[in-house]
Amino acid sequence: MQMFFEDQRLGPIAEKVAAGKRLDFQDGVTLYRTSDILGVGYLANIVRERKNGNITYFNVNRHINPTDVCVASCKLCAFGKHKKDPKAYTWSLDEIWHRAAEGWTEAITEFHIVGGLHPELTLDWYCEMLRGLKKRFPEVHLKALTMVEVGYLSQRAKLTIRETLLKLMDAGLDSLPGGGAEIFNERVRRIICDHKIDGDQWIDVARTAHKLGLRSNCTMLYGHIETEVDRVHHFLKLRALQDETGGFQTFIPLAFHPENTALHHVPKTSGFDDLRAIAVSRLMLDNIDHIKAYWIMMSPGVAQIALRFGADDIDGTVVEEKIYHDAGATTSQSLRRGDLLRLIREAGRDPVERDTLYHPVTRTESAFTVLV
Ligand code: V47
Repeated sequence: MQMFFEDQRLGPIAEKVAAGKRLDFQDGVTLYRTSDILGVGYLANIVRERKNGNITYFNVNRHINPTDVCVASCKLCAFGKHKKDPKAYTWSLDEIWHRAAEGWTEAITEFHIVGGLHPELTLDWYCEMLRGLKKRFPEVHLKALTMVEVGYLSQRAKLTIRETLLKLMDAGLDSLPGGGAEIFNERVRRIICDHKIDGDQWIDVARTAHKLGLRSNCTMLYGHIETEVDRVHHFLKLRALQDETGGFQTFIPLAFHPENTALHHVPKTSGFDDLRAIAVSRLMLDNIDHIKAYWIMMSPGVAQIALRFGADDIDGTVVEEKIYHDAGATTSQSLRRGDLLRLIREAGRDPVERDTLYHPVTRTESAFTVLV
C-alpha cells in the first residue's frame, strides 16, 4: 500500500493493516503516541469500511436507571450515591414500568438498564423488574445490568455467576451492556473503583455470559489516571476473550467526565483524545465488529467526525441520561430518530436503524418489524 505519513512509524502499521494482519502491543502504543492523528484515523477508516462498508448504525432506545444508590463509592463516578444521601433515589417497580412507557411514541426497540449496587435490592427484585417489562413490552430487547451488577447480585444471592445469569435470562434478560470494565490494570482500578469486581472477574462474568449465549458490549474508561500502556493492555485482554467466545458485539470507548467526582481536578479529555480512542480501538480490536461513538459522551458533533475515524455506530435516542449528566455532560439527554439520521447522512454515511443484535429494523406507518 503506497501511503505517506507525517510520522514514519505508521508505515509498518499501514503494511499490516493492508495485509489484514493483527497489530501488536507496540503498534498500539505507537498509535497512541504519534501526533499524526489524521494518519491514525485514515488507517482506522480502512478497517471500518472493510468491516461495515458505508453503513452507520443507530437504534431507538431508552435508558432506564432504576437506582443511583451504590455501595461502591467509586472515585470515577458522580452518579452513585450513599443510600442516606438526600439526593439518592430508587424507583419502585411500578415507577420503572411506568417510566419505560414514556418515549414509547418512537417505537423503542431496546431498554438499556443499569444502576448502582444497591445493598437491599435482591436478585428476585431485578427478575421481577425484567419480567414486568417483558410482559408490558414483549417486542423490546432488554439489555440490562453490567458485569459489575451481575457480580454483585451473585455475591448477595450466594449463587454462581452462571446461576445468577440463568435466573435473569429466565426473567427476560436478552443481553448485557458494556459498562464497568473501566481499566483492567489493578493499580489504576484500586484507585478509581476499588470496591468493584476486579478486571479478571469482569472478564469472567463476560465469559460466562457469552458461553450461555448472551451477547454483550464492552467498554474502556479513559482520560483519568491511566497510561497509554494501560489502555493497550486493556484492548489486548478484550481481544483475547473475544478470540475465545466471540460474544462481544460492540466496543465503546468512554471518556472520563470529572465534574462532581472525587477526581474533579483531572482535566476533561480533548477532541483529539476522543477521536484517537475511537481510531486506536478500531485498529486493535480486529475481532469486534462494531465501534460505537456514544454521542452523549463525546457530543453529536465529535461523534459525527468519529464516523470517519473508525466508528460505525452512534448509539440511539437515549431519552433520559443520568451517568454522564451527573458528571457534567452538557449534551442534550435525547436525540430524535430524525436527528440521528441527519447527523449520519451529513457525515456521508448510510444510516441503518438496527435492533440490539444488529438486525436492520424497518418501519411502517403504524408499527415496525425486525428483519432477520
Ligand atoms: O459503567 C461512570 C462509566 C459507564 C463516569 O453497552 C463514567 O451500549 C465517564 O457503559 N465519566 C456507563 N464515564 C455507560 C456505559 C454505556 C454507555 C453507552 C452505551 C453502552 C452500551 C454502555 O459509564 C459506567 C462507567 O464505566 N462512567 N462514571 C464518569 N464520571
